[in-house]
Amino acid sequence: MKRHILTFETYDDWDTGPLEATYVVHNLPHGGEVSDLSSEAIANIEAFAFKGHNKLGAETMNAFPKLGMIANYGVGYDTIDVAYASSKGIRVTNTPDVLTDDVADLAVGMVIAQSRGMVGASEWIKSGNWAKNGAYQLGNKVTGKSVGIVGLGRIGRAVGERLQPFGGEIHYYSRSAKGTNGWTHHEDIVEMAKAVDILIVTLSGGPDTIGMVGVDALKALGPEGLLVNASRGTTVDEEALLEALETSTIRAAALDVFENEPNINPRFLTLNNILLQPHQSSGTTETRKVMGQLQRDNLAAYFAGKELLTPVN
Ligand code: 8YV
Repeated sequence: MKRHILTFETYDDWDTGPLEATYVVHNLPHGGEVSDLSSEAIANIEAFAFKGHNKLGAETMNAFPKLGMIANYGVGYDTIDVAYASSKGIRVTNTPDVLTDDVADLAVGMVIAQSRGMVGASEWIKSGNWAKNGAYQLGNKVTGKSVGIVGLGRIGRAVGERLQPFGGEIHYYSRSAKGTNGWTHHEDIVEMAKAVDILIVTLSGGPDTIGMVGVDALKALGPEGLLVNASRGTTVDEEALLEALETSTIRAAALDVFENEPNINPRFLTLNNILLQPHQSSGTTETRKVMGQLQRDNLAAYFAGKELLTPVN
């Protein structure tokens, strides 16, 4: 007999096929409410294949009497109330490691694209400006620039490893010093920001990291500084960042994450010293397929009573 699960948001065919072959799949589309589901579905659902960045707290968990498992599609689980899930004996899993390369690739891509003005330069050609008005404005060099990585987890380390061959110093902020290839440890983000040209945020989300990059760090980064955020919108004080960009307290920013996704603060849209990405750092076909497989493997392990592959609690 097929067990019942609830998927959130939209899944690709390569995920829905295997999920539907194994389970009775109910879905809560973007903006959907639990009350849209039939009472029979609510009574039968035993696990969530969770996706997206909406809050998943006590109210939703309590609505499903048989819920025992939340398999998150993503490494970050800051929107899931894991403490509450644990208190109810609900297991939570995520998808670490499989997306590290993609997130690091995008972070480094944002450094280069923003420093060299690649998006604006492409527009310059498409709009006929190259032929009409000549060369595009000059960019900023990347090779040799010193980089500060805020949070040296798996992704932060992968970013540092990619940027090391560019020849600049690598600095990192973390609570304790870690084994690195000659990188400089800082216990204070503001101190680190003073020492570097480019600040790249790769912290985990959640209550402990809210606003960790704030007004002082942005001032310390200074008018030639570039801020890149590939973590969560909450880790950077967004008001302070907007102000810093509007007043050229820093030179530029490149962001894949925002406080209020996808309805981001409209002040971002009028700035010309920003590169915007729609939270797509793990968004490659190759990686999304592996993330979906890991999510399904965790679900299968749960239903088989086996050890979970990548447990959070
Ligand atoms: C999203 C992410 O999960 O892994 C994370 O923490 O933020 C992303 O990979 C993905 O965009 C699906 O929502």
